[in-house]
Amino acid sequence: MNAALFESQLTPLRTGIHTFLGLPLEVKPRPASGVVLGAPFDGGVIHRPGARLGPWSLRAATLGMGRLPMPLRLQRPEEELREAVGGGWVDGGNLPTLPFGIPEALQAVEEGVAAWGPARTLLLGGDHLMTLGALRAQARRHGPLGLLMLDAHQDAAGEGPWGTPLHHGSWLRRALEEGLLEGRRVLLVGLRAPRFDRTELDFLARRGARLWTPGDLRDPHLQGQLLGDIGRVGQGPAYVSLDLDALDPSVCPAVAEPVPGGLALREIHPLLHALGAWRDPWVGADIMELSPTLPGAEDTARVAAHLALHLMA
Ligand SMILES: [Mn+2]
Repeated sequence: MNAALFESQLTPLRTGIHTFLGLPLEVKPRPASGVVLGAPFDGGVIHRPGARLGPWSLRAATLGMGRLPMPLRLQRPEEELREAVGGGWVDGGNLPTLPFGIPEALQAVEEGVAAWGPARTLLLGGDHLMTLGALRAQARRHGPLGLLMLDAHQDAAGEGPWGTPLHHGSWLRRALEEGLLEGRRVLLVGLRAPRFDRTELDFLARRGARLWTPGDLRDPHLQGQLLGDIGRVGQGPAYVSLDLDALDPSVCPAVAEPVPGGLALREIHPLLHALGAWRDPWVGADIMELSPTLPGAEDTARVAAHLALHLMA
């Protein structure tokens, strides 16, 4: 085993301090190919809070995990893999999202992500509203982005009953209205939540977004279309957002709004591996909604950590 990688495993055991995947901790922005940033905020959650503690839980779940997902280990030489997974990446710690104010938290995420530019960013949630802050920073740098979003919900609510357009069920509408995303390069996979309002779906359809339910994903006749849709997302700078509620609650129960009938890991892996065909790698990504205060947190965090590895590979 490579000495530096071994050290990354040994250090957390000796110090009791563990970074994401054992990456070097660098809380001050410096040149890096990628940075992992925690967004410890859940003030945008409507029903079951707890995601503000997600970054700690996600980092702990990577303890001793290694960085080489098996499909890659079989496909590529070892030297190439060290570069592919975590090579040049650092853990930038958590962003200063004070738990009391939504605009301030969004600003902290936006400024934190921007400060690390041009590094690629992997945000650890935190509730899904925090994605909006990262998109603002990345769109300011790269222009309107493509988006692959895995989620049980469409997150495109208007002000509706809550009287605010800023919560974890509304951020996608806001991002489209702000021009951060190119509508025809937005792809939502895993949708199945029984929401109240048809206008959310109509809004997304008008913008050109593609909407996939778990049933669509499993239809063998639609596989070519799915790959086409994923390819279109990556025709320009793109962002990948993973809401853990896209997975079935039997696999990821510790999320704010679990919805039965969700995706299996084996259905998500091919989607993430398909990103390898994009002309350029994603500029930003996130893993959101892990709520360590809810039952099943450790198992949910473990799944999230493995998803991160496939996302980064
Ligand atoms: Mn979501």
